[in-house]
Amino acid sequence: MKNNKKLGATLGLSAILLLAACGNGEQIGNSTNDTQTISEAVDYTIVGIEPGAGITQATDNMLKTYENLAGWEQETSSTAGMLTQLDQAIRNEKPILITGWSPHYKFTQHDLKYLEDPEGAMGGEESLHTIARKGFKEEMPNAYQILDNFYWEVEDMETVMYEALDSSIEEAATNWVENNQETVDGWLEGTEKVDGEQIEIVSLPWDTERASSAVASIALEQQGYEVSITDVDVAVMFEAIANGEGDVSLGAWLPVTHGSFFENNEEDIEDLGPNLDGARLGIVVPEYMDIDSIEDLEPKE
Ligand code: PBE
Repeated sequence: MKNNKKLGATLGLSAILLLAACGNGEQIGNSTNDTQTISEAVDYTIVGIEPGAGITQATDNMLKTYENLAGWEQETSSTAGMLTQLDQAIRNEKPILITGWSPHYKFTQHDLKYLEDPEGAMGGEESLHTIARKGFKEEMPNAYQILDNFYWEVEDMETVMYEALDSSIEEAATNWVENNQETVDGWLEGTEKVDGEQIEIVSLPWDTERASSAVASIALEQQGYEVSITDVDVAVMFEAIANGEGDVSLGAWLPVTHGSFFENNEEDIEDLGPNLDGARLGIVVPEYMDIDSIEDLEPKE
């Protein structure tokens, strides 16, 4: 890595010499001062989201894992705040590093890339698991069966998330079910109708979980359940399932994102396994940035 850094420095120097030789004072990048590195330009800061998110924790761990990130910080705010900063940076072709995850519509709105993470500090492929309170299976066997059967693909979830940008998650979920009733019938297979039994789905305030909760809720309603969905913090979601205040959640990102929340409550939670595979987290940057790996960043001196 040291050698790489030296090589980087040499290249940087020759670029400056070349620029000086051109003598027209034109800047190479149209945003960053040419003598400035990406690390300097972003002020050794990664733009994060809510402090309570799993990705925020993963990013803090990542900052401790990489020696080249000494002195770096994660600035937390909100998902909306992060997306606004991302939009602004892209409009001005400025460098920015965000904590990013997929599925998410930001990847269709902008050309973005994940930085390589050779230490695997942000995890690899993640699955979204369905978890339930203890006793749920015995008390509500039909609902348990439906939720245990609930599985869909990234493409399905994305269809709901993208359509919701112009309407609402509820409307997009209703349309998805209309167009995919066969899949839903598969989830309902072998279960019996109930008469207005109440189910509490504990969800998270991100589109991934808002989409899966809305679709699961429609499937349950087709079998006669009355469903309520509550969006809470990640920690509260795990606590609510562990202490039985909520029945079920479709939003456990495992093994890394919510790994510690899961382990803390493991004995009081039943894991029904993945409802979606192929999710991911990482440090995300606009494609135009000339950087590929977390290891290419420089420590704050
Ligand atoms: N997320 C989306 C959440 C879970 C859903 C990856 C931003 C997180 O806890 O980090």
